[in-house]
Amino acid sequence: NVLVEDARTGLDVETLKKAILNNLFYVQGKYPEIATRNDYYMALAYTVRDRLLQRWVASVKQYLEGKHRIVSYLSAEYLLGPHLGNNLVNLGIYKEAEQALHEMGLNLDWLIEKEIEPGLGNGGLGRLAACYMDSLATLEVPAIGYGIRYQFGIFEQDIRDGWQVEDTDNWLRRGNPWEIARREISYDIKLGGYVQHYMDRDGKFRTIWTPDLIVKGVAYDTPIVGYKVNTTNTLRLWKSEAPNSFDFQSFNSGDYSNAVNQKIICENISKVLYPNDETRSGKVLRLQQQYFFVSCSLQDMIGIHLRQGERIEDFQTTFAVQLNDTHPAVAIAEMMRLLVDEYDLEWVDAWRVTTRTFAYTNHTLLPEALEKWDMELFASVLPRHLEIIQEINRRFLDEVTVRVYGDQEKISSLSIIGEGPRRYIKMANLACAGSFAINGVAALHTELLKQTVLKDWYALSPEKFSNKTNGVTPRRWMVLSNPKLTELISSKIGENWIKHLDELKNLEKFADDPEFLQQWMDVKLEMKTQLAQRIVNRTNIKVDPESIFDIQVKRIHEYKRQHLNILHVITLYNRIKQNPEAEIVPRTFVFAGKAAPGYKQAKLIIKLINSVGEIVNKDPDVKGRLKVVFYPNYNVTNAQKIYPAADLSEQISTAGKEASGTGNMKLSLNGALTIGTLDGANVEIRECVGEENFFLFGLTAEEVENTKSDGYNPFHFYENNPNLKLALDQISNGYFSHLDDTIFKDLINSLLYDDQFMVLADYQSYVDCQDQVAEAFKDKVKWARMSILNVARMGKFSSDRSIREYCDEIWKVKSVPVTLNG
Ligand code: 26R
Repeated sequence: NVLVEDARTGLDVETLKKAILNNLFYVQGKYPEIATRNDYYMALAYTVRDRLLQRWVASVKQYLEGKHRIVSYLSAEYLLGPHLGNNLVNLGIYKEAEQALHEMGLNLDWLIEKEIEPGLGNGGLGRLAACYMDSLATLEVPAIGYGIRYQFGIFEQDIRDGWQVEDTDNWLRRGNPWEIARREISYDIKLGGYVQHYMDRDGKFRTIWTPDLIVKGVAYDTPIVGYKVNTTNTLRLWKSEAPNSFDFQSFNSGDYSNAVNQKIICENISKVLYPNDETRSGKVLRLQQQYFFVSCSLQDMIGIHLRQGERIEDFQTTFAVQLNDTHPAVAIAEMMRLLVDEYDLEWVDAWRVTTRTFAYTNHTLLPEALEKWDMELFASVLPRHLEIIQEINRRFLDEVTVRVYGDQEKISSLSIIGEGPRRYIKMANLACAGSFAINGVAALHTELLKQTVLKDWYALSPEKFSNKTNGVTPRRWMVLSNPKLTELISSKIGENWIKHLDELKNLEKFADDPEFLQQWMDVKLEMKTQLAQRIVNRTNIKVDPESIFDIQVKRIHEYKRQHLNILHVITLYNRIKQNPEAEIVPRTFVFAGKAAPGYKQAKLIIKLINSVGEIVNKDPDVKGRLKVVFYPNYNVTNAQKIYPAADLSEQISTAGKEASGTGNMKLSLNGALTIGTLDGANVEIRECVGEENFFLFGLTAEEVENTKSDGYNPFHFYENNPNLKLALDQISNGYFSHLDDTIFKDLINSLLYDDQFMVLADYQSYVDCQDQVAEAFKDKVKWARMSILNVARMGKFSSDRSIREYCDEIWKVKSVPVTLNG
C-alpha cells in the first residue's frame, strides 16, 4: 500500500522545508550557503516530484488491478509549459510552498521562473494535448499520453533588426527533474528495407520484413497530476537510440566510424520538432518520427493488454486510441501489421479490432496542411505498411464502389491513394477508413468538414461524425497565471468553479456591484502594469497601462491576418498625422508569435509589424497614444504573463479557416473582450457571452466562399478605399522602412493581386468595428461590466467539458477514483 503524509512526503510547511533542504543536499549535493538559484529550483522540483510519485504509483497500481478501459492519446506534439507552478496548484500546496520558501529567505516566483519549459509543440494542437492531459487526470480518467521526447523543441525566437531569427531550444541542458527514464521499457523499430512473402509448412502465408535500420525507442515518463485528486496519469515520450548491439558489431569488424554514424542516425529520429504549422514539409525524417513513436506506443499498449491476461482480439476493450490529427495516423497500418504479421490474426479479425480502437480528430481545413506522403518516399521508409495500406484500400474501395454505385469521382475522392503525376497516400483518408469516430474541434469547423474536405466520408458514414469543441484548462490558464483574478472570483463564488467552470455563471449577479467592478478594474490594471514592466525590460518600449491593451498572440500565418491588424494601426496613425488633435483612445498593440522558419510571407509580416512600430512609437505627433510591441519568443511561459493583461482579444482569421482557436478562450476567460470574425470557436464564444459583449466584423465563411466563386478582386477595394490605399501605399513606398520600397513588395503584391485570405475585403468592416471598441473603452465601468459578464459566461470552454464529451460519446470510459492508504 502507498503511504502518504509521512516525514518524507507531508504537505505541511514544516515538512516541505525539511524536504527542500534534504533534496538540496542529497540530490544537488549542496548546502544553503553555496546553493545557486537553480540548485534551489531543483531541490523544490524534487520535493514536488516525491509527492507526485506516491500518487502516480497508486494510480498505475489501481489501473492494473481492475478492468478499466484506458484512454491512449497519440500526439506528435505536447506543448506542456513549465511544470513546477502547475504541479503545486494541482497538488493544492502552492501557498504552503510559498510559505516554506519564504521562511527560508527564498521567493517561489523566482524559482518558478528558473524552469525552462518543454516546448514540444508548435501551437494550438500541441497545447490542446497538454490541456487534455490535465483534464483527463482531473476527471480521474485512466489515460496515457504517448509522444516524442524531442531533444530540441520549438525554436527560440529572437528579433534582430525587426526580423525573426531562430535559435535552437536546448531545453534539457540543465536536466529534467520531471521525467523518469524507464530504460527497461524499450522497443525495436524497423525502418526501410524490403518485404518477402512465402508459404510456411502449414500452408499459411508469412511475411518477413527485413529492414535496413533498426532503432530503439526508450520510454521517458512524466507524471500528470489532476487538480486536487490523487489521479496521476503518465505522459510517455519516446527517445530514439541505437540498439545496444549495434556499435559493438561494427566495432568488431573494424569499422568504428560507421558505428558512430549509425548511432547518430538513430538518435536523429527524436532529435528535433518540425517547426511547421499548417504548412506541409513531407520530409523522410518526419515520417520516420511519426512511425517511430506510433510503433513504440502500440507495442507498449499491446504488452499492457496481454499482461492483463487478455486475448489480443479484445485489444479495444483495454484501449481507446485517439489520433491527434493525422500525424499518428500510420498507427492504423501499424496496428494491422502487428496483428496480422506478428500475432497471426486473420485480416478481417485484425481489421475488426483496429476499427474499434481508433478515433480521429481533425484540426485543420487548410488544404496545404492535409498530410500527403509521396508513395515512393513512403515505400522507402515503410515498405510493409505500403502493402498493408494498399490492401486496406482495395477492400475498402470494393465495398465503396457498390455503395456509391460506381461514381468514379466519389471513389477517387475516398481512395487512400491519390493519383497524379506521382502517386501519394492521403493520411486523412487512412484515418477516416480506420476509425470508428471522426470529430472536428468547433461546431462550425465540424460542419465545414462534413460539407467540404470530408463530405464523401460523411455521406458514407454519418454516424461516425461528431463535434467536440475545444477547451482549455482553467488550472493553468486562470489559477496559475492569474492568481489575483482567481482570488477575486473565489471571494464571491467560492472555489468550485475551478473544477466546474459553469459555476462562473454565479458572477453575473455581481456585474453591477460597484465595489466588485472596482476590484475587477484594479486587478486588470495591476496585470497590465506588470506586463508593461516586462515589455520595457524585453523591448525597451514604454507603454501606458491605462491604454487599451489590444492583443494578438498566436502563430504568424496569413490566414490569421496579423497584417489586417497592422493595417488598422497604420490607419489610426494616419488619422493622427492628418489631424494631430484628433481624438484617439490610447492603445498598446501587442503582437507575439513565431513564423515557420521557411514561411517567407509570415516572416515578412513580423518585419512589417516591427517597422510600423519603429515609426509610430517614436513619432512626436503620436504623443505616446499608440504603441506597437512585438513581444519576442511567444511560448507558454510568456503567454501566461500576457493573457491576464489583455483588454481586447484579436481573433480575426478569415472566416472558415481557423478550426477552433484556443487562445480566444484563454483571453476571454481572463477578462478580455473579443474582436473577431465568425470563425472557429468564436462563433460559440459569441453565443455564450452574448452578441452585445462581442465585437463582430467581417465576411462569414459562406460569404468568403461566394466572394471567391464570384471572382474576388482585391484591387477594387484598394482603389475605392482612400484610407486603405494610403496605408498600402505607405508600406510599399518605404514610409516605414527608411524609404526602402522593395522589402514589402511580395506582401503588397499578394494582397493586391491575390489576397487569398480577404484582408482587403474585411478591412473597412474591421476598422469600423475597432472604432466601436474605442468608443466602448471610454466608459471604463461599462467596459468592466462587459468583461465580468464575458467571464461569467465562458464556463463552456473548460477542457473538462471537452474531455467529458470525448469520454461519454467516443471513448466510453468512466472515471476510476484513486485512493491512497495512509
Ligand atoms: C502537416 C504538418 C505540417 C502540420 C499541419 C498542421 C503540422 C501542424 C499543424 C498544426 C495544426 C494541426 C494545428 O495546430 N491546428 C490548430 O489546432 C488547434 C487545436 O484544435 C485549433 O484550435 C486551431 O484552430 C488549429 O489551427
